[in-house]
Amino acid sequence: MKDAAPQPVYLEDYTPPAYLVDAVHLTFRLAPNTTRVLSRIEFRPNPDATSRDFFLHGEALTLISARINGAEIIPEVTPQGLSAIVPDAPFTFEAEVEINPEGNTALEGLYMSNGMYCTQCEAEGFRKITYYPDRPDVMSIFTVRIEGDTPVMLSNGNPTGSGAGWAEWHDPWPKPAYLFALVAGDLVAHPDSFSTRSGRHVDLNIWVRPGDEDKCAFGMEALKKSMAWDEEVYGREYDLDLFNIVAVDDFNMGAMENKGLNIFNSSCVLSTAETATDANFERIEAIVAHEYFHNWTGNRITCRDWFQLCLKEGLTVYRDSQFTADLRSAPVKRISDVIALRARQFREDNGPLAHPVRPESFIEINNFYTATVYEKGAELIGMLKRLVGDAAYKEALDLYFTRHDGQACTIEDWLQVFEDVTGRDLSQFKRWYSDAGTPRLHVSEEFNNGRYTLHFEQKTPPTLGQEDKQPRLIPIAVGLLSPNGDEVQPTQVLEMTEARQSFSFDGLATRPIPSILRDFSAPVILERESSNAERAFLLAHDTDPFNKWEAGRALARAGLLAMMTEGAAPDAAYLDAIARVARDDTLDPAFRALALGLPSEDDLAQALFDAGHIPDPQAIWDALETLRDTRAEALESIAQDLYSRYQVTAPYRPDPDQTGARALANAALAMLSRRDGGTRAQAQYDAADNMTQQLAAWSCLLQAGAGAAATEAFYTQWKHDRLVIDKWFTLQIVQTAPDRAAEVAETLTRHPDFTLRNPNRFRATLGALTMSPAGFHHASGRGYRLLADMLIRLDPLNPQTTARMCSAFETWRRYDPVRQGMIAAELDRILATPNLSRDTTEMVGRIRG
Ligand code: 0A1
Ligand code: ZN
Repeated sequence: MKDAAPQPVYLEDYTPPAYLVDAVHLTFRLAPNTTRVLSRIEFRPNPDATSRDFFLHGEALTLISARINGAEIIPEVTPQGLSAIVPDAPFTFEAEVEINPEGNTALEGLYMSNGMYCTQCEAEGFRKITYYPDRPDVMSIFTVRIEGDTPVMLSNGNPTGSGAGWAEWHDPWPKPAYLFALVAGDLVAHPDSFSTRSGRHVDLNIWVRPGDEDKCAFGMEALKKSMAWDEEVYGREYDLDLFNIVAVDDFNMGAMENKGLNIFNSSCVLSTAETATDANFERIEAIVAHEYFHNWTGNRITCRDWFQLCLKEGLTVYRDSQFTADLRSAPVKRISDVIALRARQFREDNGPLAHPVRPESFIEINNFYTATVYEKGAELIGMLKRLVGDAAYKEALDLYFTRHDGQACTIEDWLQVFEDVTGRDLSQFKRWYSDAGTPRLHVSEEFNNGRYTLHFEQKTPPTLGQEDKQPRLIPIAVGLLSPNGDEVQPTQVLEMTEARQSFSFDGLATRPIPSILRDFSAPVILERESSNAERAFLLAHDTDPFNKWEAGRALARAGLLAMMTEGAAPDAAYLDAIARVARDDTLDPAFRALALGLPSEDDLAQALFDAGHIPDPQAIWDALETLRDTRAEALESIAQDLYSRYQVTAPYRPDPDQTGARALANAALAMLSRRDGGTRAQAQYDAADNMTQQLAAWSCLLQAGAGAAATEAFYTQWKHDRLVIDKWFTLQIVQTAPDRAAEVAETLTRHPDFTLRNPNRFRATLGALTMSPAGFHHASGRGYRLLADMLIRLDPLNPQTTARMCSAFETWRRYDPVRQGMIAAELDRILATPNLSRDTTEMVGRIRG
């Protein structure tokens, strides 16, 4: 039922909980439609509280009975929770409620996925399980008994007993309710173990549905590597005798860090060479690490309230990026992270959904698991580390872990440890947490008598509710090159604190070529007049791998913009420079594959908009296609050479070397397929023994218009595998020409394998449409209509996934009046839907403005 006018909550209204919980005992009597949950909760008044009102959150619960200190009570119950009169002393609250896991399609609280019971409690799902103070600053010790007829029954912590039809668990670590988890079903384990450096023996399991046992080995290795890495790099050991991971098919997000019982979207943990691509393997490794790292950054130290979400997420994303950079290639990881940051976070920061890394109000917290909180949050940690240095960063983290272990903390607590360790005042740095929007950093330069000066000016555009922004502390990593390509000034970090500030370098014989914002040292948009000659020079000579890649990207973008705004031909300077990079065997193949990438359609749309043009999605697609065709012709012999030299003949391993080689060979194949009509791609498809090669080949075939047979063969080969069939849905849509993309997507929504019940399948289909902007924004409006139709159908079943997918419309104001009119009409149609969820109401309302 739709809540009456949902009200925002504000950070400034935070008050401590009225009661604290010392212990909670839960008994689950599992039944698909009528699960009974019995709770016994030991409460005590919070001495720091400002109120004595006793309120427990609870939603969609049928209350059977409630008792205080053993005596039955009749509490006041509303759709949001329960209130009662309680003693002014410690007391026991007991309740019995009934819930319906089978009917729970929102996948929040206790629900069923393929006959398996599982839970998702972050952020506020526990209140759909029983009455409880469902807020992260109430931490307690959980004891859980599960009764049911499923062979495996799991919860957090350590097992304390089991018998026919029951199992008991005890978690000795106090935790907030959002970290509670329960899983019960017909599951099999892929077991292993790990010895911590202090000698604790930890049993490890990945639990899957029977038949998926062979898909766990890589995830398990990733887990053990994560455990060792966190000991080595952060000095953090695991703290229980058991660590369980469970793979679940129906899951709204990637995975969840429940204490000792991580629950994963099966797409983020299951893999074999035949079914997962190199990119999937890398993602699995990173997500396994991310969830494991949460054990310290999130679980042992948690968030005081949901406004502090970036405290655990920004830090944990930063830690998982460090892990991937250590295990694989640091430059490739950095470049990939920045591509993703710009694609998702810059886009968000630049539109109606812009919000601070630490938001100050929300209606539905689930709408704030965003690129800003996660990825920009991680960038802030990276900036802090760069500003204070590696040694102080380590000291500050050690202090954070000792000072705040077992607590629910704030960003103030986090910054305080850095201030205490370094003696620095970080109040200006804190603006990065409170101010939305991406700063524009304008640079000009001057050279006089051996002195080279960089003049910087920073400006952050206004965002909703934040008109004027104060200057931020921006770490700008700069190096200087001489015209012959030597580095005359190694990387130095300039600390910009003013709105306008200049930095000089003396004693230079000639005017240097600057390499600014090396390693992407701050999440800003750099604005600088440059020439193609200078970009080509940096692409050839910069010693900073990020800026080397960036120069190639800038060259490609400038050429594409000239094609679209001036009718220019594809840029010869770009083709020359990229040919040199492609041929340069001293460069990492993975780096070369990234350098051969082109700016995305969305990136170009924004660049056009910023330059005062109205972007035409079809014209952008056409320009990219023209450039790709021209490049395929110009680089044909290089592509042939790369394709043959970078074939991997050794047995498949998703390691950095093989992954890089395949990425480069498949970039070459994409070029060759534009010339040979798909002959080589078909041969690769027929010979492929792993998903990376198979999918790359099929993609090239579709692109060349020769994919029909492979499309059918792929389906026949993989129709039994949900995760692979997701790829089948996606690729057909993203590889269709723009005028047919919506039609293909629509046809696929009628395929017998399409279902609204599985978020992965919904994203594989509708998400794929939004990932091909020219198709989604096609002038017919069919893409908009289809997405709105499907969101309206999904919302009553799964508000969370519906709301997330609405962000496809967030860039609508950059398009022409006709498109804007069509999108506005669709947004209004969604908003007018009776009983629209508050998740979707909030998102569409913010986008519509
Ligand atoms: N904390 C998890 C992500 C997550 C967030 C919300 C969820 O449901 C609303 C589920 C998972 C992580 O960062 O991995
Ligand atoms: Zn996380």
